[in-house]
Amino acid sequence: MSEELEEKSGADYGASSIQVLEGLEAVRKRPAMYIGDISTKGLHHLVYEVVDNSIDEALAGYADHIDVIINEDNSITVIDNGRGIPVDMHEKEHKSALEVVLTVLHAGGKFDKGSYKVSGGLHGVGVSCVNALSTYLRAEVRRNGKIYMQEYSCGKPTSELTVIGEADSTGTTVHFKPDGSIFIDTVYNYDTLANRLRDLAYLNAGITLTLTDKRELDSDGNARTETFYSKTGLEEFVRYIDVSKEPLIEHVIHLDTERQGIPVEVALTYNTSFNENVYSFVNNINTIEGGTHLTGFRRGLTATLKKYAEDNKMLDKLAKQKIEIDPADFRQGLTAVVSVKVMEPQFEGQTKTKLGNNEVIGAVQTAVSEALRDYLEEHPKEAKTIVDKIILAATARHAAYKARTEILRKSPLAGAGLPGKLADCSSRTAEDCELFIVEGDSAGGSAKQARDRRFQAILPIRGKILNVEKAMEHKVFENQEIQALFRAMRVTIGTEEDKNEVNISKIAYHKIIIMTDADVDGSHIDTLLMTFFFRRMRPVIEQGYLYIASSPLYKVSRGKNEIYCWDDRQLREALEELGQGARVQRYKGLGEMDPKELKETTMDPEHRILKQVNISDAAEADRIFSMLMGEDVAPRKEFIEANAHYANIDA
Ligand code: 0RA
Repeated sequence: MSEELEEKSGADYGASSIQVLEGLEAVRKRPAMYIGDISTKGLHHLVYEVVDNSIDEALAGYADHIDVIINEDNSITVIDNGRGIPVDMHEKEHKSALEVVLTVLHAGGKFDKGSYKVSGGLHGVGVSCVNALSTYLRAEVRRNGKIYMQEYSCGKPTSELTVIGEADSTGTTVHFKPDGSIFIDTVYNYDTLANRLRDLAYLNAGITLTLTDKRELDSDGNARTETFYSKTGLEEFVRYIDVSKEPLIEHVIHLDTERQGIPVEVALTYNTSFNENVYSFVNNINTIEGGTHLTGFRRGLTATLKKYAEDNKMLDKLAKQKIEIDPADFRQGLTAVVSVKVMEPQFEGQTKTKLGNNEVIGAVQTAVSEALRDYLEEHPKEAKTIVDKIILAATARHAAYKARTEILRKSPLAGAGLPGKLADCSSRTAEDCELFIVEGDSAGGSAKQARDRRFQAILPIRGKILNVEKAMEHKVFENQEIQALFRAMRVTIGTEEDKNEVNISKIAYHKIIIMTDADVDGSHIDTLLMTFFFRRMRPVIEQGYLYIASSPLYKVSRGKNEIYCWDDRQLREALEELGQGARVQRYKGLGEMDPKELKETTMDPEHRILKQVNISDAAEADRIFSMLMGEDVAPRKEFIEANAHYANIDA
């Protein structure tokens, strides 16, 4: 133990605790190894870690209520009504069980051998990590008719375990303040936590979770609060995801069973769209990269539907056209959630979110096959509707294949020219290059004059681009503006029949900047373009290449003084600053700015404000995209604020 450590330790603890302190000191030295990273992601992970312990207590049948509070100072309180963390003395460690749970890595489940801990954060590190990474942690346990309390700092106890009162219920309260010297950012995002708690409520039917944000009170002095509860679990999850989609069948097919000792829960339905939306979870962790449970699901779905269609002679039409049915055809318009609980999950893949356990394939496949077979037999009308859609998908896939071949053939990478209206930049170093996508030829003209041609390229697009949410795939790739986007960016697309993977390895710009008027039409175009990128060029968003430019709404001038304003608050301030006689110019569109103004405010990296688009929650973004791309344009603004998480990067 280092001297520094000794000094910091508040109490004189025995030899065994030194080991423990070193354990947690390792967490503080290399936090990313334990919680993934030290960005906002890791910060939020601390909450998930504590909540997961309460979820385990609930899954064991002892708790049904979990409250999460974001306090004014961005500290977090998690309260559950479980049994309470045990407080009796732990023989070997010479300290209370509570202290062991809070100071020994991976100690969480050790006391409860019989139970099986399936929940637990992605890294399964335990509450002790949260303790190590918090400047302050206070644990309160209601148990044996008493309230016990102990406080910690950076993982070390600063008080003895003390009885502070009497309790007429049981449960655990953990209050912690993340260490600002470890995390890059210590501000919690309400929506991020809300999305996770909502998922947990759907994934664990019957548990009530609440989220309360005490940082901003409404005019009545009330904190923002939301309750998440699901009675039917994944069935409601699927209905939630599809809330603004048109259902193809009225039912959600729902199964909740156990195969080979593996709890399997699946819900699925079809909507009239052409997109597949399948989300999978293992032990409540979103397995973004899929894995064996997803393989089992797909195999069960495909085999059962295919057999039903064949047995009922429904595929003859396709055979006549010599179109072979493909597994992807069974998934157009499919929305599903697959959730399994695995005792010893093996996670693989880049982000360790791909399930590797082979025994899970068969378990999910059998469960899905049986439930789906029964459904089809009992609902012949719906069965025919689904099979008809699969046949349509196969036919459309054939047409889309031809359209994608066109995209590839017309690519500059294949020797074809660049789109005529692209004003390219001279640099060929993609890292430095920027592509501005601008609406209309007149704005395009201003942008061309305002740009730095060495690294800024301009692509004007005409009017509102195709709504890819509603169009069939081949229509998307046949669209002239969309073809121009692919060609300008030097992005291509696979032409294998069953794949539509975009290839951005030769992309010519590492900043793709959507620049539209700061009005309703402009933000509609922003949304259409973001939908396009989300649906058809998602890697561009995932790589962090997509941005939205923000142009000012006003210019306030008086004499030689000029102040640009991006919102009404700035306008008020500018009017105050420049005083009587100040003149306000309101920009109705980019076209009203002269090239110098456009450059100064919106395009020049030294002065502009760019908002980076990144999808932190694909499920939520997807739901919102469908909602926005429906008839209702109003929630667009909400989307922009809540779902594409923006960061000011220049400015
Ligand atoms: C260890 C053993 C038992 C419960 C818990 C831990 C426990 C941990 C947390 C963390 C947050 N809430 C929690 N609730 C319970 C079993 C206790 C027993 O056998 O009575």
